[in-house]
Amino acid sequence: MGMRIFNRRGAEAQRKKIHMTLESISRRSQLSAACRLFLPHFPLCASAPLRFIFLLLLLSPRADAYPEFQVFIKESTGRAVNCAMCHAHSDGPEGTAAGQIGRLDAADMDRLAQARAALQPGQKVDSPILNPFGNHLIEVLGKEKFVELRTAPEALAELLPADSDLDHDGIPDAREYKEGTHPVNRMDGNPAALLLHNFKTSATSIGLTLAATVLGMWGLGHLLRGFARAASAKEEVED
Ligand SMILES: [Ca+2]
Repeated sequence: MGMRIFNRRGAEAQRKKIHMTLESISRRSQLSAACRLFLPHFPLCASAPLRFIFLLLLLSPRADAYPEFQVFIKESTGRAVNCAMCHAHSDGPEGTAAGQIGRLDAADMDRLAQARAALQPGQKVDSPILNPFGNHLIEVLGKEKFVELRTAPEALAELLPADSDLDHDGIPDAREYKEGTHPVNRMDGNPAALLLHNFKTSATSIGLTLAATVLGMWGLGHLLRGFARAASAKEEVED
């Protein structure tokens, strides 16, 4: 028993270590990207206050955001998706608007910490900075695997459940990811697939409407013919 507890604690410590490493890699890569973007302009920040603000921006901690998936979608579909595909806010997790890090209260921060600790698949995830698709990804894949997929974003769709359709528009999440449409917006999807789905789900009401229309037209025609016969009979009597 003692050995089992020891092994479990060891595994947990190993998971935490991996998580911290992944977080560190993520922040370092984001900082590196920021440096590549802004450093060429650093000499232009002549005044001391501007340089201070510049360095503050560079060194401020950033929340996780993985643009590799957006880049893959844009390159493979030509559709420019924003952070709203996975995040609660279309500008991503950083900021002070609803659904961003700066707006989170203590309870939200707890949910965020739990979501970030979901390294393995199968755990319930309810991150306040992710939308249902983002949370679904971490639940299905685990954060460890999801971060790993940054180097192979094309493989993501194959790992999603084929029958999952979060917005119930008839197009599976995996297909929406590959086609660059929004997995939690039932108005966004392949037009032909949406039309077919809408036709299938509305087939009964469409059939009833058609039947009512045909019966109504038949009844109206019958009524008009009756009026015509009555008028004709009246004319014969008067003659
Ligand atoms: Ca869908």
